[in-house]
Amino acid sequence: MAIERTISIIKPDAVGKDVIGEIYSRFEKGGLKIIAAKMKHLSKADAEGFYAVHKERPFFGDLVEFMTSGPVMIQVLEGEDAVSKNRELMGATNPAEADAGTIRADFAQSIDENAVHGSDSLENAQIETDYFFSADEICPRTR
Ligand code: RTP
Ligand code: MG
Repeated sequence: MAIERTISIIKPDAVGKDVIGEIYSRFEKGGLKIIAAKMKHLSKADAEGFYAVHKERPFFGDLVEFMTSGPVMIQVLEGEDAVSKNRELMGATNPAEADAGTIRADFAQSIDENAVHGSDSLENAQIETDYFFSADEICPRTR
């Protein structure tokens, strides 16, 4: 077990449903501390850059359109095994396959509008953190 940091994004569908607080509560109860946060309405270029790894996939255009359809809430989470812990709390990409009690099972409606993003590796967590936050926006606990 190691203390890690990961990126979480509450996507436009979940922000629009006013469940930011309920999702934050799951992070906090799950041992993940919010050490940076910002709300942002992503531009097309922001979303295309963020999901560049998927640019050849058939769903890329729809994904970019969805991610720019309203504001998102972006946070850095810190805790034991934060990358895998966050993905455990999120549940499977397709909410129809997500375990009961996960964020996607409870708040997502489809594979295209699935409530949250989480970094899929420690390496990508660092890349995604640098994509959205400057060093002085990250605020580890002092007490
Ligand atoms: P995310 O990156 O958003 O955390 O989701 P993920 O790791 O669980 O899934 P990923 O494979 O990285 O896909 C990114 C997003 O693209 C949409 N997607 N649609 N229609 C499809 O087959 C399909 N596959 C993926 C999803 O919205 C997914 O979250
Ligand atoms: Mg992914």
